[in-house]
Amino acid sequence: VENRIRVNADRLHQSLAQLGQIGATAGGGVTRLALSDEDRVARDLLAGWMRDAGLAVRIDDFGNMTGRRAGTEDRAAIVAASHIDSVRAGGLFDGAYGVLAALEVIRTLNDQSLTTRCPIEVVNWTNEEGVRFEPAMLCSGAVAGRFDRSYVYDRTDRDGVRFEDELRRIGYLGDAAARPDPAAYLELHIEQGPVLEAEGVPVGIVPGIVGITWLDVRLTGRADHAGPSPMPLRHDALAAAARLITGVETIARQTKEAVGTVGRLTLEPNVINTIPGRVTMSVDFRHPDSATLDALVASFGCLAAETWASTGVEIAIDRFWTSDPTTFDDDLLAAIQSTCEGLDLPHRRLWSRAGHDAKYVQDLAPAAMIFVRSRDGLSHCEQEYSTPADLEAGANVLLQTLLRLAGTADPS
Ligand code: HGY
Ligand code: MN
Ligand code: MN
Repeated sequence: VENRIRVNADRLHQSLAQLGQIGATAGGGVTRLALSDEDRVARDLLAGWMRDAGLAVRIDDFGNMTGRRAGTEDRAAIVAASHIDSVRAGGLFDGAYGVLAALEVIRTLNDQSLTTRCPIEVVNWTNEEGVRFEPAMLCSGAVAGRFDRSYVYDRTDRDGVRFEDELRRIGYLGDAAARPDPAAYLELHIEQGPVLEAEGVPVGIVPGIVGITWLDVRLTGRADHAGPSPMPLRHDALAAAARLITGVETIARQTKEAVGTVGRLTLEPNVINTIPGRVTMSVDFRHPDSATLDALVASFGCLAAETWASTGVEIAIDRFWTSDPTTFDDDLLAAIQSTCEGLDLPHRRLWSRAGHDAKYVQDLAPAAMIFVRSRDGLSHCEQEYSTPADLEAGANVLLQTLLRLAGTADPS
């Protein structure tokens, strides 16, 4: 009888719309950066919804929020999670969908007065995006032991504000004893790419995540007057950076399956009649294979050395974060597949080229992900969209897979 249970789609869409009002941008997206006031308001709303759904809410020392629904057995929970922080001018669904679909599952189990054997927990991971406080997946990584607490607490944003101070300021600095400790983990997320749409398939089963590496590059030239300074004598930090930026594009395009992006750039003094003396820029390389990822970084390093030699602009590269390619748990993937078949939902397997907290949770417990189709494959932009029908389908896959994993209490 349980496998005929379905989520309340209207309630899910209403919750998504209501959360989407917090940090809403004029173009129909959200800016809800980690530990910002918008993040605090969203967290307070989520905590209220969790409590309304009868969940026991706890906050850990990284601000990760967990809502626990007891099972008939008191043991480690099956966790369904994602994140509610966003990039700048991001979409309504990245992260928020997975958290609110997990909450909708809880609400549905309550409606059905259904108790599972295994407890179920809903988690909101702090700072998945790594936009305000680099790197990404910082707090699931910390719980998995990939980052020391002191490293996390000392991360600063572009204004030099510390992570720990912001976490305390918004009132979400909790306790290490409250950290998630999953028995198994599912993350429902929008695909953020074009594959499912191209194949006309609503649901993706995600066997793994590609490797990701982030570089911080600092170029130090010489600020000087834009007029009297002869071209041969210049050390123009921005002109040198321009070679590196086009180089990232060339390097990535030359390697199959690789992507390369320069997303963040600052220059000083940034005025019309001064030759830029200092530039900082980011580089994001991704590839399914670790050795190839290293080769991309090495090519970039060679280009930087040549550029330094020919321009006299000093170039410092800090490869400060690498997330190795991750493969998820076969049994969980099989459970998702059985659920899709049971729901008669077209589906296919596809690797994630976006990072997710599931990557680090896989260090702690068996983990897997479920995708739903993205319109035009767009994400990290205000145009991010998935249809209500696809969002509903994904939530039902999460519901039925959780029931399969958590087990339903013996009716007697
Ligand atoms: O960067 C990523 O792939 C993720 O959205 N944080
Ligand atoms: Mn995400
Ligand atoms: Mn994202």
